[in-house]
Amino acid sequence: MTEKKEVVKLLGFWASPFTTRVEMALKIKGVPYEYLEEDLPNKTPLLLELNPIHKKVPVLVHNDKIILESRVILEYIDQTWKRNPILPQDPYKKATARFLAKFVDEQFLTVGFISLVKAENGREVAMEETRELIMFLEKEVTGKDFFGGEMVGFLDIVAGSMTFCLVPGWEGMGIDMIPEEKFPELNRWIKNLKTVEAVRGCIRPTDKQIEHMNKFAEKIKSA
Ligand SMILES: N[C@@H](CCC(=O)N[C@@H](CS)C(=O)NCC(=O)O)C(=O)O
Repeated sequence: MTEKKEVVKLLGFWASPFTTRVEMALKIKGVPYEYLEEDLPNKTPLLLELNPIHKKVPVLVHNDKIILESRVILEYIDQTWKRNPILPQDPYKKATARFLAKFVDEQFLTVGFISLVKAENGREVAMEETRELIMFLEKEVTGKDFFGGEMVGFLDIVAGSMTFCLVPGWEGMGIDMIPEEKFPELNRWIKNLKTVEAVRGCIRPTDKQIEHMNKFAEKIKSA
């Protein structure tokens, strides 16, 4: 009997951290996939059909199944393709990774970018608030190669994809948000991440990401 070929498709947008993290996970697992780029101002009928609730990317299609929401997709990938585990087995470590990943998603883009862009009377307060958030991650990664320990794990993928989107955004604003002197452990972590091929392959060219984040900032200001 011939084995039925698996269908794995990812609908995404190149500059989206939520998309790049799914790509990272698929690459870490060695799962071949077809990538379908979305033009977000002109969403395809396929995206609207597959994600009618949020109409957002990423969307993962696995055979006849549709999986939505990037962190949910990461968990699905981890449970479906067991090699190179992403989430820790230990219940407490798993709970911590999921909690901090949720914290990153809920706070970093809003406090660390949208509030910063909107700050009218100087950016100092928003920068201070952002660095307070970043300090939680600095403490968490202290003494470890990755949040996941010796290997890239769930929180590395979530926080890493966010970092590779926000750092160019800050660069575009002339801000060094994660200076080496203040955040030595996170700077070491970023360097470690870049040594991992599956991660490196998902980092977009800095100039393109800066250009995109500048446009995003303009959109926020004019909203
Ligand atoms: N919570 C979602 C966020 C996804 C998201 O915000 N995607 C953006 C691109 S970065 C999007 O598709 N935006 C289209 C829109 O808002 O119309 C996830 O984790 O997947």
